[in-house]
Amino acid sequence: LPEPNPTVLQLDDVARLLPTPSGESDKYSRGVLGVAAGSPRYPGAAVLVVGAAVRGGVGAVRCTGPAAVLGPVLAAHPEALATQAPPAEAGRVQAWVVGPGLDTDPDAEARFASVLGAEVPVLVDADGLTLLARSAPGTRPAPALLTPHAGEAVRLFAAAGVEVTRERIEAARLEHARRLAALYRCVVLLKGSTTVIAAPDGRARVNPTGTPRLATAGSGDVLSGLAGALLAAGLDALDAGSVAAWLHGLAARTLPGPVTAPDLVRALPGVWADVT
Ligand code: NPW
Ligand code: AMP
Ligand code: MG
Repeated sequence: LPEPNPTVLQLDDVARLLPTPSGESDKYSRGVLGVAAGSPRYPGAAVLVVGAAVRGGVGAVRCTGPAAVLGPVLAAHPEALATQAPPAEAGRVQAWVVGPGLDTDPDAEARFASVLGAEVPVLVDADGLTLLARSAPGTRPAPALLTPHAGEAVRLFAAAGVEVTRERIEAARLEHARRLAALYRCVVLLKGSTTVIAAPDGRARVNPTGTPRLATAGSGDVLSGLAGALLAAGLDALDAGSVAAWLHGLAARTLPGPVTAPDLVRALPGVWADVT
């Protein structure tokens, strides 16, 4: 069967999908996002994920990790609920983000496995993708959404027994996002020059708001927090990835001068207001 043409995301789609609280909403019904990110090596990644997540339309963000991560997270975002308990014991959440700055040591492996055991949608990014690529697809519970850049996509293909170079992926981004989505049976958001989001059933979206000004450390960690929040708020993985990519690109475009990841986080409320 021919695959459906990809849809170029439109402002109307994004506006319609943004979660809006109703009169009956409370902080739990708006969604709680669990975050397993950061490590003593990369505490900043967790700060960025949580920062984007608290601006992502959820009622609460629960951050798990060691004290070396929770200290900086709480200093920047006192509204986050923090716990050193393993993710499986962290309390009720509606979705998880796992991987940014997580590291790939045995502690990270344990945190990763604890999240993948959850019965809710899981977004896997960064070091989580490296850990996922240590075994073949299908050998672990399936995540809902993967957010690789082309380098991470190479490793995901290799784990599935497919040898492909970063250059080939860059030359045919949509085709490779679709192949990864089929191999891993989940939605794949392939980051880079043009971000594409593909579902295992062949549906695909192209995000028009990207800009190379996003190519800066921590930018992907911001995208993960935002997409995770939208998952926790109840969007499906294709919509959560699409809306997050749109807002992320727009945030960069609204910033004057060189973009930093914390500036992207701070720009999110303004971008949200522009869309609604
Ligand atoms: P090469 O070497 O250029 O040929 P890593 P990472 C390639 C955390 N961070 N598009 C690259 O290829 C992250 O969350 C923490 C295409 C190499 O093969 C991660 O946990 C921050 N290819 C961890 O650091 C801020 C790309 O992929 C491989 C690419 C490592 O993240 C920064 C590199 O892969 C960061 O987010 C691209 N855009 N980028 C913090 N403040 O705490 C790289 N490659 O080393 O597994 O991944 O992206 O460097
Ligand atoms: P990460 O590599 O995880 O930090 O994520 C980088 C973010 O910047 C992703 O959202 C990419 O889509 C975006 N990005 C990186 N390079 C470019 C580029 N050349 N053009 C547009 N967006 C980019
Ligand atoms: Mg990254």
